[in-house]
Amino acid sequence: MIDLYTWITPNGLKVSIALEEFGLSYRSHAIDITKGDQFRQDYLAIKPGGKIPVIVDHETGITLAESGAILLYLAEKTGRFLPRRGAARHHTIEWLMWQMGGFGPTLGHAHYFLTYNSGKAPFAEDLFHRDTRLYETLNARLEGRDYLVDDYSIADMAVWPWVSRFQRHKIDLNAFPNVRQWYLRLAARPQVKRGYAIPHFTSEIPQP
Ligand SMILES: N[C@@H](CCC(=O)N[C@@H](CS)C(=O)NCC(=O)O)C(=O)O
Repeated sequence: MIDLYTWITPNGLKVSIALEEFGLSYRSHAIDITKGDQFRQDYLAIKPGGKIPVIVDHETGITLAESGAILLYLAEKTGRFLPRRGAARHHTIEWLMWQMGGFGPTLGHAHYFLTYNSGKAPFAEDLFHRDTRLYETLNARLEGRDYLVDDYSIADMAVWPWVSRFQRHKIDLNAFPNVRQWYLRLAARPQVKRGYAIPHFTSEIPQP
């Protein structure tokens, strides 16, 4: 059994979607970061610094934070969604790192300035809106491909929840047809739909 501490953010959704895809037994615990739950003493004892997501795997005794590390852990635990060797393994990790180091943090800032603090910092809005060119990178990668690497993998699971916030990035997904098709392909998966509703249902998956 795995305990998942999470909230309805892209980093949290990555892990709930992955747990659904891997078919692992888990219990989700809502850490409402808008109300400060991440700073409760009982949660800080699990995750110093107070960030979500975190998993506690009672089978192995491992407590793990950092969504990218969690996806790698789950893939190695189950032997699924990450090729064991060869170029496809390295490319899967490459795209996972692309999300962790670039796409996610950049779009997180885009949410902050473009949607939640619109009009307050025009320079930052301009900067992060221009940086949404990362969608162009993604669109180019998906040209002629169904998934980021050969088969559906943890790289897709990492990137998809960030794209699901396309409206907050002021992005018209129709301008990126390869991303749009890939996004809808994943959105149709029952596992993605279930993971999207963890720790609780907020809305249907946004449609472009
Ligand atoms: N690099 C971390 C980022 C974790 C993170 O920033 N989590 C955010 C929500 S997506 C959080 O817990 N924010 C609450 C806070 O900063 O107080 C990961 O990928 O897991």
